[in-house]
Amino acid sequence: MVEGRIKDFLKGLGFDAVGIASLLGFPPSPARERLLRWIEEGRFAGMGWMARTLDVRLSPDRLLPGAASAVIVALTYGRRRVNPRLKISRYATRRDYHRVFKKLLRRFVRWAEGEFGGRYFIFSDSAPVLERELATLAGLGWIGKNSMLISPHLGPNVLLGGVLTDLVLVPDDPFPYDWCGSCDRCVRACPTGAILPDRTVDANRCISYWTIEYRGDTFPEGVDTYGWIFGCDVCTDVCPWTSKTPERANPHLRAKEDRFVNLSPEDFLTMDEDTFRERFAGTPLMRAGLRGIRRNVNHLRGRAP
Ligand code: B12
Ligand code: SF4
Ligand code: SF4
Repeated sequence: MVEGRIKDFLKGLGFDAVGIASLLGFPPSPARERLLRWIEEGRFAGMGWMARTLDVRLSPDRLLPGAASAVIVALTYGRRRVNPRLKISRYATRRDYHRVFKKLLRRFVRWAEGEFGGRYFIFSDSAPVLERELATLAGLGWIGKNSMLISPHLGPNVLLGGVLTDLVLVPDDPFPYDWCGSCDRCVRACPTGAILPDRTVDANRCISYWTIEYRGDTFPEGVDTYGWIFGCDVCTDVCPWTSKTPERANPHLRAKEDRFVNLSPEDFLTMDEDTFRERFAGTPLMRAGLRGIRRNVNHLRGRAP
């Protein structure tokens, strides 16, 4: 069976979870409406590309003509906090997942082309694809109130990637449960009230947006990052399903974690660009760059950059 061989191959590459979704009628209308509302209400903050790429997000065949299926994979970044003095989100102290997924998925595509033919388009936070919606359709988990895809086996601390293909594959069953139940810990714990009732997040209020994606030199009046200098883990840390997440990240994501040990936020203020690059190349910190991280640290200290 093609589907079984695909899953075995991807598990053999080391992915923690694998599932297949059909692109027929994708995205289903509730997801479509949720995304349209999110855009209309300006929840994307300064990420104008989220609005500009809306059409592509709603039609995966714009990325791969004839796309019929999506194979979705996940890697866990683990529960371990390398340096509790540094409020840098856990995933960012691992290897840059964009690169890791790409490398592994390229190997998959080479193998699949040889075995089954077909065309493939690789993504992991690198193209306008509704990754969480595809992951829940592929049976990997449910969308929690914190808007994270939560795996019943790995919790919310997973990163996603996958391939679109024109192969018509038998899909997995969509994940059938909502195992948030009456819990609302994340909604209550989010320091900025960014989590909306429809399980989406208002980026205008999300610390992760301000500390990673925002490009200005200083923050507008009223922005509080609550001590975070890159990303934010509050809504995943408080989630009871995080107890399912293994302590250590998937081996593919394990970086030289010692580079984060014995580091204080102030060290970023004195570090030069070369040292920063040497030390953090290949980690997600490069997205904000030294300039962005310095701005975040300065903001905490109430100093101008
Ligand atoms: C833009 C973006 C952000 C923005 C906006 C966040 C947001 N929640 O929208 C900012 C910068 C704030 C951000 C922050 C983070 N991000 Co981000 N981000 C993205 C990105 C590029 C697009 C997300 C998007 O389209 N948002 C718009 C909303 C409307 O779409 P959505 O959240 O996907 O929700 C859809 C479905 O989930 C579904 N849905 C929503 N509710 C419900 C309810 C039900 C019942 C059902 C069935 C479906 C459903 O409908 C929605 C619309 O179709 C994705 C990568 C990608 N291409 O998908 C990564 C991604 C979502 N981010 C990721 C991560 C890890 C984070 C952070 C944890 C990083 C950190 N530690 O700081 C935080 C978490 C914040 C949070 N609670 O979501 C991972 C999430 C993995 C996971 N397990 O879910 C992704 C998938 C990247 C990846 N490849 O792994 N992110
Ligand atoms: S990442 Fe932080 S600020 Fe953003 S929704 Fe989660 S708890 Fe709130
Ligand atoms: S904290 Fe509770 S409500 Fe929030 S995502 Fe986790 S289980 Fe769901």
